[in-house]
Amino acid sequence: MEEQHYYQPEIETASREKIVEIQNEKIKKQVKHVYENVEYYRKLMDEKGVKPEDIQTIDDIKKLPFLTKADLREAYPYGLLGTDLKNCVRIQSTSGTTGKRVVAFYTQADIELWEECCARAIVAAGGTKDDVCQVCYGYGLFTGGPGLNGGSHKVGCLTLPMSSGNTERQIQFMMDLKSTILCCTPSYAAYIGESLADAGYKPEDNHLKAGIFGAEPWTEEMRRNIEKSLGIKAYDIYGLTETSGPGVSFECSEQTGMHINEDHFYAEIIDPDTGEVLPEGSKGELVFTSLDKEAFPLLRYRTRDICVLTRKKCSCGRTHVKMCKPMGRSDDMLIVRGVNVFPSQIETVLLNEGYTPNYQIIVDRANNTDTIDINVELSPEQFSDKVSETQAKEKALEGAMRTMLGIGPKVHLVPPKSVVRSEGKAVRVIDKRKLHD
Ligand code: DLL
Repeated sequence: MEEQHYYQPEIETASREKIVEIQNEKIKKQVKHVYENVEYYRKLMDEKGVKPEDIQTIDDIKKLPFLTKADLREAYPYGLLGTDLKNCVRIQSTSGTTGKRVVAFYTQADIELWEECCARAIVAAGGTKDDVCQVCYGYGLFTGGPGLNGGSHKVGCLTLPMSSGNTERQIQFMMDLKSTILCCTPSYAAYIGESLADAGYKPEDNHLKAGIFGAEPWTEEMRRNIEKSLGIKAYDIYGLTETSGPGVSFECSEQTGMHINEDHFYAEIIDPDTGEVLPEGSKGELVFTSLDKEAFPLLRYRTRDICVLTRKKCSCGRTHVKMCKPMGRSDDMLIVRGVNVFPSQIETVLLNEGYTPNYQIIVDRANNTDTIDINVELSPEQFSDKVSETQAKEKALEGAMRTMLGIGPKVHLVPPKSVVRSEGKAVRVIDKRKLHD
C-alpha cells in the first residue's frame, strides 16, 4: 500500500460487501424520500409503473426512470426540490450563463457531505492540517471555489480563498504564505506555472507539493507539463453542479482514475442511445444517483460525460470504484477555460445582432490557455471593405458574446460565402485541443 492517509478510512477502504450494504440501505430511503417529496419525479415513476416498494436493493435502481438536463430545465427552479425551501441554506449553479441555468439546492447536511467528499480528495492528494491550501477555482455560484474551500476547512488546512484570476496576486500569496496545495482548473494551473517562470522562479522555488485540478478535460500530457512546471504531483477531481459539485470522484496517489464516493453517489454506465446499463469496463454515458442528498436528490441523472468504470484493486487501499478521465460528452457543450459554452448560445447572439447563422467556432489552446475564435460570415449587404468599420463591428459582437457566454471570444467577420457549407450535419465547432488522446 503506497499511501495510508484517508479522511474517512472506515468508508474509503470498506469492503465491497459493506459498500453494497450501505447503498442498499440508502437507496430504499432515498427513493421513498424522492417519491414523497418531488412531484416531478413521482410522475416519471408513475408513468413507468414503478413504486418505491419495487426498489429493495441497489440493483433495482435499473427500474427507475432517468433524469436529463431537459428535465432540470423543465423543472426549474423549484420542481426537483426534495425538501421545504426553508430547510435549504445554499444554492449553487452551473458555469453556463444563459437562460435557465441549473440551480442546485443544499441543506446543511448536503453541504456537510459535499465538503466531506472534497476533504477526502484533499487528503488523497496528501493534504493535512499542516498544509496551506490555495483555492483559485471561481467562488460564487460556481461550485469549484466553495466546494474545495469547505473541504480544505474540514481537513484543517490554512485556506486561501483566492478565487480565480489576478495571477500576479496569486503568485505573491503563493510565495509569501508558502502555499503547499493548489486547487484550480488544469488550464489555470498551467498558466500559473508559466507566469511563475516568466517572473523568474524555478519550480523548486515554490512550496507547492500537490495540485487538485478539474472542472474541464485535460490530458496526461498536460498533467506532466503542470507537474514539471510547478514541481508538484497533480491530481484530477471530478464533479458536477447537479450532484453537488467537485468531489464526486477524485484521484489518489496511483493517478489512474478517480475513486467515486460510492457511499454518496451511485454510478452507472449506460449506452447513450438505448439507455441500457453496460457492464464494468464498457465505455458509455455516466449516470449518477445521489444516495443521501436531501434538497436536490437526483436519481439516475444522465451526465452526458462519456466514461469507463473499473473495480481493479488500487494500490492506495481505497476500495471505491474508479472512473477514467471523461472522454468527451454526448452533447455539444464545450468547456472553455472551465466555463460551459453551448454553440447554441453563440448562434443566439449572432441572430439577435442581425448576423447570418453561418459561423464556425474554433477552440484551441495557446500558452496552455483555451482560446475561442468565431468566424462569422457577413451577408453581401453587411460586407464593407472599410477596415475600421469591420473592426468596430467585431468589437461590438465580442462584447455581446462576452455578456452571453461569460468569457470573451475573438470574433472575425469574414466575407460572404467563405464559411464552408455542409450537406449533412453542419460542423460548427472545430476543437483543436486534441484533448482525448
Ligand atoms: O465543473 C464542478 C467541478 C469544480 C469539478 C471544480 C471539479 C473541480 P459544472 O460547472 O456543473 O461543475 O460542470 C460539470 O464539467 O459534467 C464534466 O463534463 C466537466 N468536468 C468536471 N470535472 C472534470 C474533470 C464543475 N476532472 C462538467 N475532467 C462535467 C473532465 C470534467 N471533465
